[in-house]
Amino acid sequence: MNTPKNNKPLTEKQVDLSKNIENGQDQFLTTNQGVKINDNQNSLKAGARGPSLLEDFILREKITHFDHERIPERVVHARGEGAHGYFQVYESMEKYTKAAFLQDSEIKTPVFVRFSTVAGSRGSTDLARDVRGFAVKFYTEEGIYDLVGNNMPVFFIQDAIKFPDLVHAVKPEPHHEMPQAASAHDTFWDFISLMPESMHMIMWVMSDRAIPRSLRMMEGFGVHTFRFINAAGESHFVKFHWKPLLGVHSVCWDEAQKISGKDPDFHRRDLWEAIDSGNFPEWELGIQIVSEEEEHSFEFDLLDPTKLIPEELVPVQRIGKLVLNRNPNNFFAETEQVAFHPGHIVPGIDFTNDPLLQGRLFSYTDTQLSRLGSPNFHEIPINRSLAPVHNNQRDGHMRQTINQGKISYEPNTLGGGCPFQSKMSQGGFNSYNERIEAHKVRERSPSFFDHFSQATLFFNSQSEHEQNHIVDALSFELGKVETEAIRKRMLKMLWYVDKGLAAKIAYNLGLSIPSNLDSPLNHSYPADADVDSYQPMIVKSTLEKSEALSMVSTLKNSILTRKVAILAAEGVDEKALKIMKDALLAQGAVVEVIAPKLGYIISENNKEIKVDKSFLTSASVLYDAVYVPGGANSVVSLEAEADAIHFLNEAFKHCKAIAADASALQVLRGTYFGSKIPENPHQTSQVLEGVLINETSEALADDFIEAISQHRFWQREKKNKVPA
Ligand code: HDD
Repeated sequence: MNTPKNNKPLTEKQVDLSKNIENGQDQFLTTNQGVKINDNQNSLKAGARGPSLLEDFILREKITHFDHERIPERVVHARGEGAHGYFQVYESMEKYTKAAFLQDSEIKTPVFVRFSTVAGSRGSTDLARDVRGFAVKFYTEEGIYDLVGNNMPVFFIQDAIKFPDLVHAVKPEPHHEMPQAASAHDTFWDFISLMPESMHMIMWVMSDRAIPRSLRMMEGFGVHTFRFINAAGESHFVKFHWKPLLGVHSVCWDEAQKISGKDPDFHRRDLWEAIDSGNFPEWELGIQIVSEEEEHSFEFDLLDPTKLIPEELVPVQRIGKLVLNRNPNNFFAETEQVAFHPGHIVPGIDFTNDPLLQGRLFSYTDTQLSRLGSPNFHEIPINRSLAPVHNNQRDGHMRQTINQGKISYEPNTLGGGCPFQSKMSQGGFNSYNERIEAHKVRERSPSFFDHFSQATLFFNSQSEHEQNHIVDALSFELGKVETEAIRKRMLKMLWYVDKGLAAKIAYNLGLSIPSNLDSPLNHSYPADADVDSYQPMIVKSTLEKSEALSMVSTLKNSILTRKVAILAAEGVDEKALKIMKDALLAQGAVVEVIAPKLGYIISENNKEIKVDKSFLTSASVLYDAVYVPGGANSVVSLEAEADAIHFLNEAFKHCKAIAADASALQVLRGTYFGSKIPENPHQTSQVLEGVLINETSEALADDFIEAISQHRFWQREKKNKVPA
């Protein structure tokens, strides 16, 4: 793998918000007009018990500003969190693109990244089953480039004209504004059951990809096919990928729902804490390149955003690294006011005619006008280009720039013709000279008519537990649907994806598969036609499986930033605890001691051990693994502590690594899985899948670390179900 030539910290080009930073340090309190305030506790009154006076400009200014503190939340992707960092290319991409930030491995291009869920409001839970937005703003020397992607490589719809319908359907139902941040309701599935083109995306959203363990452990995708343009003006098609260096990991649905209650900010907190502690999240930028000549050589259309290019057909080349190394100073100023737009591109990158992308090119500026309130949103510090901005645009709400002189038009002679247009050789943007000869029509290309082959490919590429989770997710979601006709229509759609899948869901819903499904005709789905007689065009993907679509073969070689709980009480074996804690910390894990109450516990050998969380303020779902050290009194206390037993039961249910000293075995015996542990497990280490016991923590540590790096032991899920 190539590595950047230089790892100098970003200095001179760091996104410069410093001029706008205000922290009030060593300053007097003032009004917005700069007048010093001598009493911020009392309003001006006619007598101490009298009415407040209208003349109190300090009160009025403060309340007026407060009344207007909120701006409209994003219509989609309202819930999000951001971070600063940089991108550095490994080697010049000049063969494919002339984009300056992809030429020089010495250059660190500043970025701001915002992750988001799609459906929920700004205050909704992070762990909703949903797509995650992955939007990257590159502050390049040639201007702003935004790669506004998701953590799934395809989308629900093929044409932007369906986007408002999709969003209306998934948002809380308008009559009672329920459910929040959830697709498990009638209007969403009503719409989906009428949109066969969504079936590939549905497979992704019903998979565990929709409930990531961490934003740092998910992939990102540009989704659309874009173009790279090189200095000779040649075009290549390109698909963008972000590959996380910590691997791709998810939680399970039961866990996600519980996290939503225990810590709705789980992903936001995780991102913040990782950056704060110096564990900077990293991704590699991957590209799939397709030449102009190969455009029509696939079984699908490159312009169809419901299709991906399997990595077996076009390998992903990793061309650079994204590092997030700085938390924002102010959520509103940066994360809330940042304005992304797929139309913010730089020379060397261009669009294709993907009809979803084309619609997006209109939508994003339009939405900023109502969300940020002015065509001057590009002047908000977080949105400012580092490349200088010179044009004849003037005025508008909240204009920040003070343009000098009388010339605000072009051509002009009075201003010496400035600012000038730049030729291509001077860095001027030139759209790709694509030849188009067509009739003006409202039509879907027949090359977009296959809606099932890649849905099937995705399902077939999943491991057994991943398939089980898709069955569970669909059974959950459709189980929440109240209209039986919608459930039945969905069974029909799922039947075309995979008959076994549909049969399992039909069983869980207490329904049977609709009849007459097996004789498909060759035509597209007519959205306005009779739904019941719909017969899709069935195309079989020549590729039966694609390894990259499953999370099973992802990186499992590190426990960096994994959270491990140590359950302890008074009388704990301090040596054992310390040995395990040190071993985990040495591998970069985050370790917390959890005890019946906060403060300190006194160990067997009379040492004070700081308690990080009590059973009341923590929960098993917030950790990746759990360890129980010995110590006679601690073991007796934990055995009698229902919350400790529940903690272990849940960790077991969610297939996490569990380790215990042999002298703490009786705590594990008190759990639902305790009876499955062999009679005399001493010296054996792994006693059940992912459950480790050994005489000393020293003997346990390596195996435990290896087990945590495996992420989860899904194989025990169906076999050893526990009622936690
Ligand atoms: Fe979009 C926000 C990603 C289709 C209209 N979109 C938004 C964000 C992301 C995406 C990550 C949040 C950016 C941020 O953090 O501020 N959107 C996508 C992807 C799509 C997609 C990957 C399909 C491939 N979007 C899409 C369509 C339309 C929109 C088809 C409209 C025709 N999207 C918007 C929007 C938003 C937005 C309404 C809401 C807030 C904003 O733009 O700034 O304009």
